[in-house]
Amino acid sequence: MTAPSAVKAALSSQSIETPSWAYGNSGTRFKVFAQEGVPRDPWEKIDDAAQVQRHTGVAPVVALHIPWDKVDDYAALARHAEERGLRLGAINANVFQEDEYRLGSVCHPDAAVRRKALDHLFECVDIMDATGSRDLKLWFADGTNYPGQDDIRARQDRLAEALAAVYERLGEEQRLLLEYKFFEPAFYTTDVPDWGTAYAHCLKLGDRAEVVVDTGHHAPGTNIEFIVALLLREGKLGGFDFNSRFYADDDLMVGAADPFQLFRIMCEVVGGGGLGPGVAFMLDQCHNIEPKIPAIIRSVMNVQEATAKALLVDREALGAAQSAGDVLGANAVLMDAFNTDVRPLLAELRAESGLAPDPVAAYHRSGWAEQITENRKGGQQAGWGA
Ligand code: PSV
Ligand code: MN
Ligand code: MN
Repeated sequence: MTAPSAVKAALSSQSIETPSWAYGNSGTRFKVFAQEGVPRDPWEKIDDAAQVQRHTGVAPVVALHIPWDKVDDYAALARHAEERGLRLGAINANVFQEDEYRLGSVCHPDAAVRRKALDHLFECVDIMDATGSRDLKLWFADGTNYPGQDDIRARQDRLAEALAAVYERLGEEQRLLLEYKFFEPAFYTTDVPDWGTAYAHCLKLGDRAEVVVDTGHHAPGTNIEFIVALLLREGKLGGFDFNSRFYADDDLMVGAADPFQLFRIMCEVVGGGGLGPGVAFMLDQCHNIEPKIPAIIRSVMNVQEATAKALLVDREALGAAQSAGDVLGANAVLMDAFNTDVRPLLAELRAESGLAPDPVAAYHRSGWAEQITENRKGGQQAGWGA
Protein backbone atom coordinates (compact mmCIF):
# COMPACT_ATOMS: atom_id res chain seq x y z
CA MET A 1 0.00 0.00 0.00
CA THR A 2 1.11 3.55 -0.69
CA ALA A 3 2.34 5.36 2.44
CA PRO A 4 -0.36 7.52 4.08
CA SER A 5 1.96 10.54 4.01
CA ALA A 6 2.28 10.28 0.20
CA VAL A 7 -1.48 9.90 -0.11
CA LYS A 8 -2.02 12.97 2.04
CA ALA A 9 0.48 15.02 0.05
CA ALA A 10 -1.23 14.10 -3.21
CA LEU A 11 -4.67 14.85 -1.77
CA SER A 12 -3.56 18.28 -0.69
CA SER A 13 -2.66 19.10 -4.28
CA GLN A 14 -6.20 18.42 -5.55
CA SER A 15 -8.56 21.32 -5.92
CA ILE A 16 -12.26 20.84 -6.53
CA GLU A 17 -14.24 23.50 -8.37
CA THR A 18 -17.82 24.10 -7.25
CA PRO A 19 -20.49 25.46 -9.62
CA SER A 20 -22.19 28.76 -8.77
CA TRP A 21 -25.52 27.36 -9.98
CA ALA A 22 -25.50 24.57 -7.40
CA TYR A 23 -25.94 27.19 -4.67
CA GLY A 24 -29.16 28.60 -6.12
CA ASN A 25 -32.61 27.11 -6.38
CA SER A 26 -33.07 24.50 -9.08
CA GLY A 27 -35.50 21.77 -9.92
CA THR A 28 -36.92 19.64 -12.64
CA ARG A 29 -39.23 20.61 -15.47
CA PHE A 30 -42.08 19.83 -13.05
CA LYS A 31 -41.21 22.01 -10.08
CA VAL A 32 -38.54 24.15 -8.56
CA PHE A 33 -38.68 23.85 -4.78
CA ALA A 34 -37.50 27.15 -3.35
CA GLN A 35 -35.30 26.94 -0.28
CA GLU A 36 -34.81 29.51 2.44
CA GLY A 37 -31.59 31.47 2.51
CA VAL A 38 -30.41 30.71 -1.04
CA PRO A 39 -28.24 33.37 -2.67
CA ARG A 40 -29.97 36.34 -4.26
CA ASP A 41 -27.07 37.16 -6.58
CA PRO A 42 -23.65 35.91 -7.72
CA TRP A 43 -21.95 37.70 -4.82
CA GLU A 44 -23.88 35.63 -2.31
CA LYS A 45 -23.21 32.43 -4.26
CA ILE A 46 -19.53 33.14 -3.74
CA ASP A 47 -20.13 33.77 -0.04
CA ASP A 48 -21.66 30.29 0.15
CA ALA A 49 -18.82 28.75 -1.83
CA ALA A 50 -16.46 30.26 0.74
CA GLN A 51 -18.27 28.20 3.40
CA VAL A 52 -17.59 25.02 1.43
CA GLN A 53 -13.93 25.97 1.21
CA ARG A 54 -13.82 26.95 4.88
CA HIS A 55 -14.87 23.48 5.99
CA THR A 56 -13.24 21.29 3.33
CA GLY A 57 -10.07 23.24 2.46
CA VAL A 58 -9.98 21.73 -1.04
CA ALA A 59 -12.63 23.74 -2.91
CA PRO A 60 -11.05 27.14 -3.56
CA VAL A 61 -12.45 27.62 -7.08
CA VAL A 62 -15.95 28.61 -8.22
CA ALA A 63 -17.24 28.19 -11.77
CA LEU A 64 -19.60 30.80 -13.21
CA HIS A 65 -22.43 30.39 -15.72
CA ILE A 66 -23.17 33.38 -17.95
CA PRO A 67 -25.70 35.04 -17.98
CA TRP A 68 -26.94 33.34 -14.79
CA ASP A 69 -24.08 35.10 -13.00
CA LYS A 70 -24.23 38.35 -14.91
CA VAL A 71 -22.79 41.31 -13.00
CA ASP A 72 -21.67 44.78 -14.08
CA ASP A 73 -18.12 44.39 -12.88
CA TYR A 74 -16.49 40.97 -13.20
CA ALA A 75 -13.14 42.14 -11.89
CA ALA A 76 -14.96 43.22 -8.72
CA LEU A 77 -16.58 39.78 -8.50
CA ALA A 78 -13.13 38.20 -8.80
CA ARG A 79 -11.90 40.48 -5.97
CA HIS A 80 -14.94 39.50 -3.88
CA ALA A 81 -13.91 35.86 -4.39
CA GLU A 82 -10.28 36.56 -3.60
CA GLU A 83 -11.18 38.33 -0.35
CA ARG A 84 -12.88 35.09 0.68
CA GLY A 85 -9.95 32.86 -0.21
CA LEU A 86 -11.43 31.78 -3.55
CA ARG A 87 -10.78 32.33 -7.21
CA LEU A 88 -13.13 32.23 -10.17
CA GLY A 89 -12.85 29.14 -12.34
CA ALA A 90 -14.43 28.03 -15.59
CA ILE A 91 -16.73 30.41 -17.38
CA ASN A 92 -19.66 28.34 -18.65
CA ALA A 93 -21.29 29.77 -21.74
CA ASN A 94 -25.05 29.62 -22.14
CA VAL A 95 -26.36 29.51 -25.69
CA PHE A 96 -29.40 27.42 -24.95
CA GLN A 97 -32.00 29.52 -23.18
CA GLU A 98 -33.17 32.05 -25.71
CA ASP A 99 -35.98 31.71 -28.24
CA GLU A 100 -33.60 32.16 -31.17
CA TYR A 101 -31.88 28.90 -30.21
CA ARG A 102 -34.86 26.67 -30.99
CA LEU A 103 -32.91 25.05 -33.87
CA GLY A 104 -29.53 25.36 -32.24
CA SER A 105 -26.88 28.00 -31.58
CA VAL A 106 -23.52 27.75 -33.34
CA CYS A 107 -24.94 24.97 -35.57
CA HIS A 108 -28.16 26.82 -36.38
CA PRO A 109 -29.02 26.98 -40.09
CA ASP A 110 -29.41 30.79 -39.92
CA ALA A 111 -26.13 32.71 -39.94
CA ALA A 112 -27.65 35.54 -37.86
CA VAL A 113 -28.38 33.16 -34.98
CA ARG A 114 -24.91 31.65 -35.27
CA ARG A 115 -23.49 35.17 -35.05
CA LYS A 116 -25.50 35.92 -31.92
CA ALA A 117 -24.23 32.72 -30.28
CA LEU A 118 -20.65 33.46 -31.26
CA ASP A 119 -20.92 36.97 -29.84
CA HIS A 120 -21.97 35.44 -26.53
CA LEU A 121 -18.95 33.12 -26.60
CA PHE A 122 -16.68 36.11 -27.26
CA GLU A 123 -18.34 37.92 -24.35
CA CYS A 124 -17.47 34.93 -22.16
CA VAL A 125 -13.82 35.26 -23.16
CA ASP A 126 -13.97 38.97 -22.25
CA ILE A 127 -15.30 37.90 -18.85
CA MET A 128 -12.42 35.43 -18.49
CA ASP A 129 -10.02 38.29 -19.18
CA ALA A 130 -11.62 40.27 -16.36
CA THR A 131 -11.85 37.42 -13.84
CA GLY A 132 -8.52 35.77 -14.64
CA SER A 133 -10.34 32.52 -15.40
CA ARG A 134 -8.38 29.92 -17.29
CA ASP A 135 -11.16 27.82 -18.79
CA LEU A 136 -14.02 28.51 -21.17
CA LYS A 137 -16.44 25.63 -20.89
CA LEU A 138 -18.65 25.04 -23.89
CA TRP A 139 -21.70 22.86 -23.91
CA PHE A 140 -24.12 23.15 -26.81
CA ALA A 141 -27.73 22.07 -26.66
CA ASP A 142 -27.55 21.88 -30.46
CA GLY A 143 -29.02 18.97 -32.35
CA THR A 144 -32.09 17.82 -34.21
CA ASN A 145 -35.23 15.93 -33.29
CA TYR A 146 -36.14 14.31 -36.59
CA PRO A 147 -34.28 12.55 -39.39
CA GLY A 148 -33.89 14.97 -42.28
CA GLN A 149 -34.48 18.04 -40.10
CA ASP A 150 -31.03 19.42 -40.91
CA ASP A 151 -27.83 18.28 -42.55
CA ILE A 152 -25.60 16.47 -40.03
CA ARG A 153 -22.36 17.29 -41.86
CA ALA A 154 -23.26 20.94 -42.49
CA ARG A 155 -23.92 21.33 -38.77
CA GLN A 156 -20.47 19.90 -38.01
CA ASP A 157 -18.95 22.45 -40.41
CA ARG A 158 -20.77 25.29 -38.63
CA LEU A 159 -19.64 23.97 -35.27
CA ALA A 160 -16.02 23.76 -36.41
CA GLU A 161 -16.16 27.30 -37.75
CA ALA A 162 -17.48 28.71 -34.46
CA LEU A 163 -15.01 26.76 -32.35
CA ALA A 164 -12.10 27.97 -34.48
CA ALA A 165 -13.22 31.59 -34.10
CA VAL A 166 -13.46 31.25 -30.31
CA TYR A 167 -10.16 29.41 -30.05
CA GLU A 168 -8.50 32.17 -32.02
CA ARG A 169 -9.80 34.74 -29.53
CA LEU A 170 -8.32 32.94 -26.48
CA GLY A 171 -5.21 34.20 -24.69
CA GLU A 172 -2.07 32.09 -24.33
CA GLU A 173 -2.99 30.92 -20.83
CA GLN A 174 -6.64 30.23 -21.60
CA ARG A 175 -8.22 26.95 -22.63
CA LEU A 176 -11.35 25.90 -24.48
CA LEU A 177 -13.05 22.93 -22.83
CA LEU A 178 -15.61 21.15 -24.97
CA GLU A 179 -18.30 19.16 -23.21
CA TYR A 180 -20.28 16.38 -24.86
CA LYS A 181 -23.67 14.88 -24.05
CA PHE A 182 -25.36 12.06 -25.89
CA PHE A 183 -28.91 13.43 -25.91
CA GLU A 184 -31.17 16.05 -24.38
CA PRO A 185 -32.54 18.49 -25.26
CA ALA A 186 -32.15 17.11 -28.78
CA PHE A 187 -33.50 13.60 -29.22
CA TYR A 188 -32.38 12.47 -32.66
CA THR A 189 -28.93 13.92 -33.29
CA THR A 190 -26.80 15.95 -30.92
CA ASP A 191 -23.97 17.93 -32.50
CA VAL A 192 -21.42 17.06 -29.80
CA PRO A 193 -22.79 13.73 -28.58
CA ASP A 194 -19.68 11.91 -27.44
CA TRP A 195 -16.01 12.10 -26.50
CA GLY A 196 -14.95 11.14 -30.03
CA THR A 197 -16.68 14.11 -31.63
CA ALA A 198 -15.37 16.47 -28.94
CA TYR A 199 -11.88 15.00 -29.31
CA ALA A 200 -11.88 15.34 -33.10
CA HIS A 201 -12.79 19.03 -32.86
CA CYS A 202 -10.28 19.71 -30.08
CA LEU A 203 -7.52 17.96 -32.00
CA LYS A 204 -8.07 20.26 -35.00
CA LEU A 205 -8.20 23.36 -32.81
CA GLY A 206 -4.89 22.89 -31.00
CA ASP A 207 -3.21 22.23 -27.67
CA ARG A 208 -5.41 24.51 -25.62
CA ALA A 209 -8.63 22.79 -26.63
CA GLU A 210 -9.53 19.84 -24.43
CA VAL A 211 -12.48 17.63 -23.64
CA VAL A 212 -14.71 17.78 -20.54
CA VAL A 213 -16.19 14.56 -19.24
CA ASP A 214 -19.53 15.18 -17.55
CA THR A 215 -20.13 11.89 -15.79
CA GLY A 216 -23.89 12.16 -16.30
CA HIS A 217 -23.67 12.52 -20.08
CA HIS A 218 -23.28 8.91 -21.17
CA ALA A 219 -25.57 6.10 -22.14
CA PRO A 220 -26.17 3.60 -19.33
CA GLY A 221 -23.37 1.08 -19.09
CA THR A 222 -20.76 3.27 -20.78
CA ASN A 223 -17.28 2.60 -19.46
CA ILE A 224 -16.39 6.17 -18.47
CA GLU A 225 -13.04 5.29 -16.97
CA PHE A 226 -11.91 3.97 -20.34
CA ILE A 227 -12.74 7.35 -21.91
CA VAL A 228 -10.83 9.06 -19.11
CA ALA A 229 -7.79 6.82 -19.60
CA LEU A 230 -7.79 7.42 -23.33
CA LEU A 231 -8.21 11.20 -23.15
CA LEU A 232 -5.48 11.48 -20.52
CA ARG A 233 -3.17 9.39 -22.65
CA GLU A 234 -3.79 11.75 -25.57
CA GLY A 235 -3.27 14.84 -23.41
CA LYS A 236 -6.86 15.91 -24.07
CA LEU A 237 -8.61 15.54 -20.72
CA GLY A 238 -9.38 19.12 -19.71
CA GLY A 239 -11.62 18.35 -16.80
CA PHE A 240 -14.71 16.81 -15.31
CA ASP A 241 -18.22 17.88 -14.61
CA PHE A 242 -18.81 15.51 -11.71
CA ASN A 243 -22.28 14.38 -10.72
CA SER A 244 -24.07 11.07 -10.54
CA ARG A 245 -26.97 9.58 -12.31
CA PHE A 246 -29.36 6.71 -12.01
CA TYR A 247 -31.10 7.27 -15.35
CA ALA A 248 -29.95 10.12 -17.60
CA ASP A 249 -28.49 13.53 -16.75
CA ASP A 250 -29.74 13.42 -13.16
CA ASP A 251 -27.16 15.88 -11.75
CA LEU A 252 -27.23 14.19 -8.35
CA MET A 253 -24.36 14.40 -5.88
CA VAL A 254 -21.20 12.85 -7.28
CA GLY A 255 -20.41 9.50 -5.73
CA ALA A 256 -23.98 9.07 -4.49
CA ALA A 257 -25.30 6.69 -7.14
CA ASP A 258 -22.15 4.72 -7.87
CA PRO A 259 -19.12 5.32 -5.63
CA PHE A 260 -17.34 2.40 -7.29
CA GLN A 261 -17.56 4.08 -10.69
CA LEU A 262 -16.13 7.28 -9.21
CA PHE A 263 -13.29 5.24 -7.72
CA ARG A 264 -12.60 3.57 -11.08
CA ILE A 265 -12.50 6.97 -12.76
CA MET A 266 -10.14 8.36 -10.13
CA CYS A 267 -7.92 5.27 -10.50
CA GLU A 268 -7.43 6.18 -14.15
CA VAL A 269 -6.81 9.82 -13.26
CA VAL A 270 -4.17 8.86 -10.70
CA GLY A 271 -2.64 6.17 -12.91
CA GLY A 272 -2.54 8.52 -15.91
CA GLY A 273 -0.88 11.34 -13.97
CA GLY A 274 -3.97 13.52 -14.12
CA LEU A 275 -4.08 14.62 -10.52
CA GLY A 276 -2.54 18.01 -11.24
CA PRO A 277 -3.79 21.42 -12.32
CA GLY A 278 -4.13 20.28 -15.93
CA VAL A 279 -7.39 18.52 -15.14
CA ALA A 280 -10.18 20.66 -13.67
CA PHE A 281 -12.19 18.71 -11.09
CA MET A 282 -15.47 20.55 -11.41
CA LEU A 283 -18.84 19.63 -9.99
CA ASP A 284 -21.95 20.11 -12.12
CA GLN A 285 -24.86 19.31 -9.88
CA CYS A 286 -28.31 20.54 -9.02
CA HIS A 287 -29.53 20.08 -5.47
CA ASN A 288 -33.26 20.09 -5.98
CA ILE A 289 -34.58 18.74 -2.69
CA GLU A 290 -31.60 18.67 -0.34
CA PRO A 291 -30.00 21.70 1.36
CA LYS A 292 -27.40 23.05 -1.00
CA ILE A 293 -24.28 23.90 0.96
CA PRO A 294 -24.09 20.62 2.92
CA ALA A 295 -24.79 18.72 -0.32
CA ILE A 296 -21.88 20.46 -2.01
CA ILE A 297 -19.65 19.77 0.99
CA ARG A 298 -20.71 16.11 0.82
CA SER A 299 -19.89 16.01 -2.91
CA VAL A 300 -16.45 17.50 -2.36
CA MET A 301 -15.85 14.86 0.33
CA ASN A 302 -17.02 12.10 -2.01
CA VAL A 303 -14.50 13.17 -4.66
CA GLN A 304 -11.81 13.33 -2.00
CA GLU A 305 -12.65 9.87 -0.69
CA ALA A 306 -12.58 8.33 -4.17
CA THR A 307 -9.27 10.07 -4.84
CA ALA A 308 -7.80 8.81 -1.57
CA LYS A 309 -8.82 5.25 -2.40
CA ALA A 310 -7.35 5.56 -5.88
CA LEU A 311 -4.11 6.83 -4.37
CA LEU A 312 -4.05 3.85 -2.01
CA VAL A 313 -3.95 1.35 -4.86
CA ASP A 314 -0.73 -0.61 -4.51
CA ARG A 315 0.57 0.12 -8.01
CA GLU A 316 3.57 -2.14 -7.65
CA ALA A 317 1.49 -5.14 -6.62
CA LEU A 318 -1.04 -4.30 -9.31
CA GLY A 319 1.66 -4.14 -12.00
CA ALA A 320 3.15 -7.44 -10.82
CA ALA A 321 -0.21 -9.19 -10.88
CA GLN A 322 -1.02 -7.75 -14.29
CA SER A 323 2.31 -8.86 -15.81
CA ALA A 324 1.88 -12.30 -14.33
CA GLY A 325 -1.57 -12.56 -15.85
CA ASP A 326 -2.99 -12.97 -12.37
CA VAL A 327 -6.54 -11.89 -13.09
CA LEU A 328 -7.93 -12.39 -9.60
CA GLY A 329 -4.84 -11.02 -7.89
CA ALA A 330 -4.91 -7.81 -9.90
CA ASN A 331 -8.60 -7.35 -9.25
CA ALA A 332 -8.03 -7.98 -5.53
CA VAL A 333 -5.41 -5.21 -5.36
CA LEU A 334 -7.93 -2.75 -6.74
CA MET A 335 -10.75 -3.97 -4.50
CA ASP A 336 -8.54 -3.76 -1.41
CA ALA A 337 -8.07 -0.08 -2.05
CA PHE A 338 -11.76 0.46 -2.80
CA ASN A 339 -12.79 -1.31 0.39
CA THR A 340 -10.44 0.69 2.59
CA ASP A 341 -12.19 3.12 4.92
CA VAL A 342 -10.34 6.34 4.11
CA ARG A 343 -12.43 8.52 6.42
CA PRO A 344 -9.93 8.37 9.33
CA LEU A 345 -7.10 9.34 6.98
CA LEU A 346 -9.09 12.29 5.64
CA ALA A 347 -10.07 13.37 9.15
CA GLU A 348 -6.37 13.32 10.07
CA LEU A 349 -5.48 15.32 6.98
CA ARG A 350 -8.09 17.93 7.88
CA ALA A 351 -6.91 18.12 11.47
CA GLU A 352 -3.37 18.70 10.21
CA SER A 353 -4.69 21.67 8.20
CA GLY A 354 -6.58 23.08 11.18
CA LEU A 355 -9.99 21.90 9.91
CA ALA A 356 -12.68 20.00 11.75
CA PRO A 357 -12.60 16.26 10.94
CA ASP A 358 -16.24 16.24 9.78
CA PRO A 359 -16.91 19.18 7.42
CA VAL A 360 -20.69 18.64 7.26
CA ALA A 361 -21.02 18.67 11.05
CA ALA A 362 -18.73 21.70 11.24
CA TYR A 363 -20.94 23.52 8.74
CA HIS A 364 -24.07 22.73 10.75
CA ARG A 365 -22.39 24.03 13.91
CA SER A 366 -21.19 27.19 12.22
CA GLY A 367 -24.56 28.96 12.27
CA TRP A 368 -24.23 29.97 8.59
CA ALA A 369 -27.49 28.29 7.60
CA GLU A 370 -29.43 30.20 10.28
CA GLN A 371 -27.68 33.44 9.30
CA ILE A 372 -28.55 33.23 5.59
CA THR A 373 -32.11 32.16 6.33
CA GLU A 374 -32.48 35.26 8.43
CA ASN A 375 -30.64 37.68 6.17
CA ARG A 376 -31.66 36.62 2.68
CA LYS A 377 -35.17 36.88 1.52
CA GLY A 378 -36.43 35.98 -1.97
CA GLY A 379 -33.56 33.75 -3.11
CA GLN A 380 -32.74 33.63 -6.79
CA GLN A 381 -33.33 30.61 -8.97
CA ALA A 382 -30.10 29.28 -10.40
CA GLY A 383 -31.59 29.42 -13.88
CA TRP A 384 -31.42 25.70 -14.46
CA GLY A 385 -33.90 22.88 -14.42
CA ALA A 386 -37.07 24.93 -14.55
C1 PSV B 1 -25.70 20.29 -19.71
O1 PSV B 1 -26.52 19.22 -19.34
C2 PSV B 1 -24.73 20.66 -18.61
O2 PSV B 1 -24.10 19.52 -18.11
C3 PSV B 1 -23.74 21.69 -19.06
O3 PSV B 1 -22.52 21.59 -18.37
C4 PSV B 1 -24.45 22.94 -18.67
O4 PSV B 1 -23.71 24.09 -18.76
C5 PSV B 1 -24.84 22.51 -17.28
O5 PSV B 1 -25.41 21.23 -17.53
C6 PSV B 1 -25.73 23.33 -16.48
O6 PSV B 1 -26.04 22.63 -15.28
MN1 MN C 1 -22.07 19.58 -17.40
MN1 MN D 1 -25.57 17.92 -17.78
